Amino acid sequence: MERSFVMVKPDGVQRGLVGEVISRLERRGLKLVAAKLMTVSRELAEQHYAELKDKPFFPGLIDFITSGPVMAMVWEGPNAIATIRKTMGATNPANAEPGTIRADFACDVSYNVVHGSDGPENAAREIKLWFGEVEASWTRSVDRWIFPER
Ligand code: IDP
Repeated sequence: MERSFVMVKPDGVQRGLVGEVISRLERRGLKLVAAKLMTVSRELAEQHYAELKDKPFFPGLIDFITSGPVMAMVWEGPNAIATIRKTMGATNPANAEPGTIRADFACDVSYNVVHGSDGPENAAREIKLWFGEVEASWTRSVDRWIFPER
């Protein structure tokens, strides 16, 4: 079982796509274990995107992520990290496969609606950064129809 940090970015919140993103991840079979709508401080945004600090688009990215509320979430499931990355599509919506969130709802690399952790180390780091401890631990009775008992 794996956990991933997912964020609906300010463009997605403003455009009313929070429900769409949640719905797609729910229908995929993933389980929501934490969520909060929040305004992001520059400090948090800079920590979250620390790996990109030398990129030319970094200042613009920090301005964007702090420009309005985001929906921060933790999702759980088998292979949750890769499954969510596939469901989101490529970073640049122009390269995203049709049917993915980014292909269906975005057309510019900087306003691409969602974030999802890109690997186990970043998932652990981001969950700790945004939530500290995840409070909700719950059993979903339908799980046995989504993946075999392990
Ligand atoms: P990811 O979000 O698919 O993991 P990263 O390369 O980690 O992609 O980039 C983080 C975010 O930075 C992207 O989702 C996008 O919002 C922004 N970004 C990435 N590349 C560019 C670019 O070339 N121009 C503007 N923004 C970019």
